[in-house]
Amino acid sequence: MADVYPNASGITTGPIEGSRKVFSSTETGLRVPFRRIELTNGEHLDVYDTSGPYTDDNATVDVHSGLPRTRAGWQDGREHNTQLGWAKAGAITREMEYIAHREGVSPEFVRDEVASGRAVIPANRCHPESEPMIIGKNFLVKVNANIGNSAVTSSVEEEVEKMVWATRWGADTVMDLSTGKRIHETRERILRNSPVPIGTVPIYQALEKVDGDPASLTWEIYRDTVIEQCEQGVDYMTVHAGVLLRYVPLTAQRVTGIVSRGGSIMAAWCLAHHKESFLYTHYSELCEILRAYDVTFSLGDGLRPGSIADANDRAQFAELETLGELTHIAREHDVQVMIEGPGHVPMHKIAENVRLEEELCGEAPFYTLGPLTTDIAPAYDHITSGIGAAMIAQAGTAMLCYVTPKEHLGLPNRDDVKTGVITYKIAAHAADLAKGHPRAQERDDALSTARFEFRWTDQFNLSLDPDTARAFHDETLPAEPAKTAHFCSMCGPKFCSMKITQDVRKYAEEHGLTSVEAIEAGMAEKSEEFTRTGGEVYLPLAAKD
Ligand code: IRN
Ligand code: FE2
Repeated sequence: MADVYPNASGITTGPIEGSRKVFSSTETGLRVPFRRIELTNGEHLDVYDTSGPYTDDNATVDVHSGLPRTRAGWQDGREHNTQLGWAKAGAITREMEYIAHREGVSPEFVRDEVASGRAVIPANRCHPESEPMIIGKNFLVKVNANIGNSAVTSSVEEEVEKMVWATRWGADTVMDLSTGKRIHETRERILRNSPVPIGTVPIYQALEKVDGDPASLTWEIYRDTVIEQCEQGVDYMTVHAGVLLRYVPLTAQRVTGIVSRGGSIMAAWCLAHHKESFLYTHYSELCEILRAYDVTFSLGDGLRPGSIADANDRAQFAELETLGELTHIAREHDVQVMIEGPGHVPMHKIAENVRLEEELCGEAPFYTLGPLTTDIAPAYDHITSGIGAAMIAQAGTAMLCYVTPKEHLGLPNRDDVKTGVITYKIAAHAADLAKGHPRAQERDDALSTARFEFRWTDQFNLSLDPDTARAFHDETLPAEPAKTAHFCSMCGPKFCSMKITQDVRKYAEEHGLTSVEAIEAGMAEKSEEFTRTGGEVYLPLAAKD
């Protein structure tokens, strides 16, 4: 079984079974990719596609060659402004036009959302390989997948492969959290091969440069690391600038203290020097650096709760207030901002997080890690957090940072990455439906219709994970005729509710009745038959048909 689930095919590149990549042109001729799911009844459905060129026929991953630099030249004449700067000036950039087509809204709507700060377009000028996308509560809910090596495991090739794999299943952005060897090279290969925006946490690399001693960090080392990463093309950066010296004691009584890696590094620095964090004191300089490349801030939640007991406490919300202050400063510099959020939060405390974030941070897109809604299920934290993710997304979170089954236990492998992405695509899509996104339900309706009409292949191909859906079905009914059979092995041929409904409709048609009348007539017939045959609930064996 381990071989079948969750990677039934295990293929990293090439078309997803039952689909092919298509392009649709914008007014000015930009080519926007979609994934076309071909159905057996001659219809098709085009869905949002994050996979880049890797789902083309015969595509392969060539770690050293990199992807075409599609966006190179898009910026001609616009180098000295950011998406936010242009949006405020009333200009629609090519990225905005592309995104409008991708999301099915008008370019003017995209511009307006960016201008207000309610949405961000993470698109570093030095990452021309990326396909423009937007993060904001009035757009499709996005999913981020974290990858990256640690001191103990994995190679550059493996990390590039994980990035491709994550985008294949729908990751909208990928964060490279590498902390181990060859950190610069790993990031370089990921960037050159990534069709989605890449995020990082620069303090991790800065810490490597001082051999892991937080007290030895300086603004200069950090600044140079940020510039190095901006030059490489990182699209958004987690900056834990809200961890202030005076907030650190607020975590003393917590059950799990400070669980953010970046947050704990900054808290250690503040305590060691008894000074305000250099991220906070040099924040305006940092804004100017990010502005030069149009890198988006992802203001880190260094004091997020790491347990149910610590949710929504003073430390968490004190930091959020500071993140609000920093949001407004960044916007004055025309730098785009999103806000990172928790963490571990029980269901009844989730809505409060979104309400406060919007109020304090001027509706900057919220980007949350889950949250996990209970602490009791290590090995299933993709589920404990998928619940929280769906709820917080419905309340207005714009992007969800996935959690894999390995959370709290180890570095995720390929299977964990896929399980995490699919779990979060479910949460994101469930929220899109609940928020009434105009096109979200198309796919549900297409799948439900295929299911009702026993078009098994279409049901698989319309699903988030066709490989596993097919593998599960074929485990019990592998034969080809079963792909059009009017039942599956769950209920068998006689107890399939869908088959019975279809029989009711057929009966109605033949007898010129409505479905309700047909059910009543059918019931009366059955009741008459029941009484006539003796009214026994359990018939002798021989009497069964
Ligand atoms: C997202 C929301 N809150 C935290 N995250 C992500 O957690 C963040 O973007 C990064 O990918 C990861 C680890 O962050 P810390 O532990 O350094 O805060
Ligand atoms: Fe945790």
